[in-house]
Amino acid sequence: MAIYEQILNKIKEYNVIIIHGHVRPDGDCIGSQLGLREALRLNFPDKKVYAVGEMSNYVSFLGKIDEVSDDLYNNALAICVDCGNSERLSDQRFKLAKEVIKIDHHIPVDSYGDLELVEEEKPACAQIIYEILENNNLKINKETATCLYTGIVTDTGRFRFDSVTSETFVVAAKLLNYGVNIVEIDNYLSVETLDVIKFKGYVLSHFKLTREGFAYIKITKEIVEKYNISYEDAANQVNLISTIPGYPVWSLVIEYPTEIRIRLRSRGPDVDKLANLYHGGGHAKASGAKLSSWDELKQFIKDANNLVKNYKKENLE
Ligand SMILES: [Mn+2]
Repeated sequence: MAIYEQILNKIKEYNVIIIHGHVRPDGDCIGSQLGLREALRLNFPDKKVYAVGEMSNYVSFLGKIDEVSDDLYNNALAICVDCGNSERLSDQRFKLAKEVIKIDHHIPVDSYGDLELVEEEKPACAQIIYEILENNNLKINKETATCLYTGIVTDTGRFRFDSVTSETFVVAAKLLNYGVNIVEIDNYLSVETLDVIKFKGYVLSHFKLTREGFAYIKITKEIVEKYNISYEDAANQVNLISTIPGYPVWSLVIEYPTEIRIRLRSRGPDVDKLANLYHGGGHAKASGAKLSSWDELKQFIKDANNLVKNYKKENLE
């Protein structure tokens, strides 16, 4: 039986379906969660369908996250989207569910689903959600389409990443037919507060470059507080240093109240293995990792330098 049909059959089996995403959710995560919730409510009005976990402010125009009690999980199906490792799932109560479906496009770290649809080559989990709906001939409305389109737009850097294929545009085109307002979505996603704009100025005047070709910016929690922005808004500025010729790998290293996290990006060598060395992972060209202290940054820079050096040697750059 095709995977799409298997997923539909599981959905049909359960009266309670709870959709989980990952911690510090991005547009693709929230778009996938809320888009799937809306579609399941539309197609199965008798089922109770919820989306739980953290929310992100910048995509709050897509809808709200639900609060559910523990006992709801007793006979529930949990559908986990956009998350390659179970540890990273927001709201660990997915473990209480009777069965778990994993739908994702990250390099798998662990296999936590009873049923799994993982397509690493897909640029957004929201695209996979669309394909599940389409292949099962499920109804789609404007709300679902808006969520899924937002997921695709955000995870592809507005259709600029190399994971984008003609298929991605075909899916986007079909979503537009449901009434998606691309200008409105772009306006929501483009909002920037004055504080964020000032913080960007800080990043652009303080980033560091290594001789080998690694660019990075170090953000302490004092800086985040000084600029009066959220940690998420600060971390999202990683691509401000993405365009410098000769620096194919770059990072934003940021001190959260309880841990130091790295956003690691590349347009050259794959960086997911490097992220694995520092308690992280993700995509080949976009990964996340952690440092146990600022002292560890030196070693991380060394490792990043070696990665870039070897890449340049192999590619005669
Ligand atoms: Mn994603």
